[in-house]
Amino acid sequence: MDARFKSRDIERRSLDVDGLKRSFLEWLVYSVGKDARAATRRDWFHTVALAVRDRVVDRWMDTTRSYYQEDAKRVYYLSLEFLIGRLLTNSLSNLGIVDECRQALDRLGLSMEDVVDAEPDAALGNGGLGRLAACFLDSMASQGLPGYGYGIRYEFGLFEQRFENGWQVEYPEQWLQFGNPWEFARPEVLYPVQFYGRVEEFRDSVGERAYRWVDADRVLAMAYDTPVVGFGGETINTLRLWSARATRDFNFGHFNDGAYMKAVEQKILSENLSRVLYPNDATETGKELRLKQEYFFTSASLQDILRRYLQHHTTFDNLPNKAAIQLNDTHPAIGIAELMRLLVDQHALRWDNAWEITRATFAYTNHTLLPEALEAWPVRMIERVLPRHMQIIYEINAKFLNRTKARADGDNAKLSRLSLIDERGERRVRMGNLAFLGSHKVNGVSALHTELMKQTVFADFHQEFPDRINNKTNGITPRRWLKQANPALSELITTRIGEGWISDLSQIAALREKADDVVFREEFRRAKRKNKKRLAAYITRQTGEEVLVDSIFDVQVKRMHEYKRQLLNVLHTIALYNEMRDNPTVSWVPVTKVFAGKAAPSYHMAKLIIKLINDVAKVVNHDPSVHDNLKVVLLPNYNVTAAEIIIPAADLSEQISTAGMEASGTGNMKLALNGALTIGTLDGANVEIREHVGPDNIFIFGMTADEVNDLRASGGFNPREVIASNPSLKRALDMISTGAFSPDDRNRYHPIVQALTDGGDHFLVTADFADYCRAQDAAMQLYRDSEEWTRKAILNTANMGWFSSDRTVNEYAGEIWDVHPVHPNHDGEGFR
Ligand code: T68
Repeated sequence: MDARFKSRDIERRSLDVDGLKRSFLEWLVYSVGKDARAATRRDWFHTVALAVRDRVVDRWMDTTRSYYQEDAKRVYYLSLEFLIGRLLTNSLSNLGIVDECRQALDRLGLSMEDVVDAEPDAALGNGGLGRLAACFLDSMASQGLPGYGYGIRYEFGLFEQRFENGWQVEYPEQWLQFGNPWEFARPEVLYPVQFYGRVEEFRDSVGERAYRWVDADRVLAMAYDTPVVGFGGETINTLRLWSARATRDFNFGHFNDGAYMKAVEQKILSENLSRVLYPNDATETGKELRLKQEYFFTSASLQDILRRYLQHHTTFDNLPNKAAIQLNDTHPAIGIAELMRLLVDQHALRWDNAWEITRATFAYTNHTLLPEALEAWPVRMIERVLPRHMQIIYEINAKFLNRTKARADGDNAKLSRLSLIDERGERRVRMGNLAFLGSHKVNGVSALHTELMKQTVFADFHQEFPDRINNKTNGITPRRWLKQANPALSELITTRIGEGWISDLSQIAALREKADDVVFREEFRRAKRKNKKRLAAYITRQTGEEVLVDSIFDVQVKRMHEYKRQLLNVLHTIALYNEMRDNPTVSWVPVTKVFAGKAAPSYHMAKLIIKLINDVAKVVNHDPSVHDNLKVVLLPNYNVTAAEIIIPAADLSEQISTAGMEASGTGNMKLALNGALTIGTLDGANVEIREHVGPDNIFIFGMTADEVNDLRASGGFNPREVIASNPSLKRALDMISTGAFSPDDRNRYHPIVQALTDGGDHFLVTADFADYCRAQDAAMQLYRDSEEWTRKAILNTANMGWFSSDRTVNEYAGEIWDVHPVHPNHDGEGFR
């Protein structure tokens, strides 16, 4: 081998400062094509990312080879969303070379922060569902589980949010504009995906009725692979995202007509499939392009999974022993019909055999009970776009209802609820029912949510299949959400209890005893203060507003949605503002209300709430009579990167959804782990957070899910009466409705006031207001006692170990997937 080549080869893997520095310089010149004088921050980011990627590739191949050689059972996590965020710090940290990289950059006269900040935030998801998928990837790789992510490589991720005149305005987000150094294009990994056309019936070789899907349009799915670096760098898994490519065959009809450009245009248009992420969180669009996206990535993924399986097997009998496919919500649920099609139509399996294999392979996670979020595609649309799948769905349904009819003895109402087809109004396919029926396990994402699944949306199915529903409470990765986002606190923790907590978060319980240690409390406060300073500077940069570092940072960061009740927080803000103005001589605990979150572009009420927060901020922040004791900020463009700055700095975590409506929440876990005290309802995982941190270390208020249910069952309540009996609520609402915050348009907030009054206050904002204010007062009083506050904050951090996504993923692995860790063989290559 050429000596120079060999030395470069070794250099590619060296992890010391000199080796890193040399490969940075080499990459800058030979791959980015710049010299050090001309290089921009972005050039340096690409340089460093490529050099880091080099250090991952051998181990990645070792990992993949080990899975192959052991013919290990793999888990395939199918998700329309992966909310990854930035990867540079994540990769360096999981490889254990953050300091080495910092020093190497330092020697080149560069700041690590500048380089890190040049990376775009990969926002291929809306919110909790997409971020959960990203945390699971990290946890699977960190525990050596053979897990693959499958999704779409959207050219445009979630829109960029800006405020213009206080209103949300959406801009396209172009994360791929300057290239993506983490991904490997795989132009040879290409699968055809069909749409439209018709189904032909014929007789197969043994004279049985069989079907083929003909005259369909074709698109190609091309793979892009991103290595997923597990903690410690032992296991490197794969996230495979599909991009739509036009087929090369031309429509010769058009071609001969001379309409050449028209034929080409059609092909180009087919690439729109992977162009953009739908920005709706918790509502369904019913758009054809969305259905096509769902089928596109699901079909390509299944073809890829079967190809991999067939490398080792000649029949499909072992598929469930070699592949577990997890459906992240119903978005990939069409995969159940697709696997049936592939097995029956393409591989000539008998229906019952194929169905058994399919059900044993799939499992389904439900993330919401909100009726408007449950996918139900019009039968007419599926018939047109996926004609063979519609037949298969009918067949699944007929066989199921026939079997069930015998036992349902005449309960037709129940049968029609169990049906895959909703016959009320325009006929629709209930994707939740399809997912349930086609899976061997179905799970909710918190204990309460899973119970409610059994009682509500899936009550009939639960009766039919009592062992199918199970709970898997969500979790978060401690690597990104504590180690990387909060170096101040994580270094403090490591000095006291060692670094075992990073890969086994249950060890963080060792901090419990430190809550009574005055010195530790002081250091814990210092770390929080450092993070608060960082956030204060960020707030000033983003909004121009100056905030007091020693005020309570009261944080509500999540998508804007009525059920999440940002309005409740706003009403409390206005009430507090009024109290401060009325009592200027009282020594108030200064409060900074921090909001952030995007609204779906077509969700007018959520956008109006954004405008209200900005309008309230304008009035409050410029009123000298509150003496800076109250500030309100709404940070623009909330994303993973912003979350990493905001969450470590929070004192108070707002988790205030109407009980029964938030499936789990995961921001609640991130904030508590970082030492924020929760103010929240008994909803989603808040219930379990209370059990773990202890009822004395959390501020619980409001109606319970049962109480909400009873209230609604009894016909609701009269918000006008509640408002009339609560002067501070009445005053706050009067101010909103008379234009105190919108002098330029006094009627602006009429729809909000209307919803909270004559509209019946569906989300029970007014009903929970008084108790919320009581809990807020308790929090503010406690904050005055900084030792006691810190003690509780430490107990939050110390008691959140169970909420690691490592624990969650292990539960899935043991109780649903039956997959086991594989230890890659790295003998061949010299890497540490
Ligand atoms: C969230 N769901 C839940 N949906 O709201 C949250 N929906 O309680 C839970 O913690 C989280 O899932 C993880 O389980 C979502 O984030 C969506 O983003 C979504 C996107 C498209 C369509 C429907």
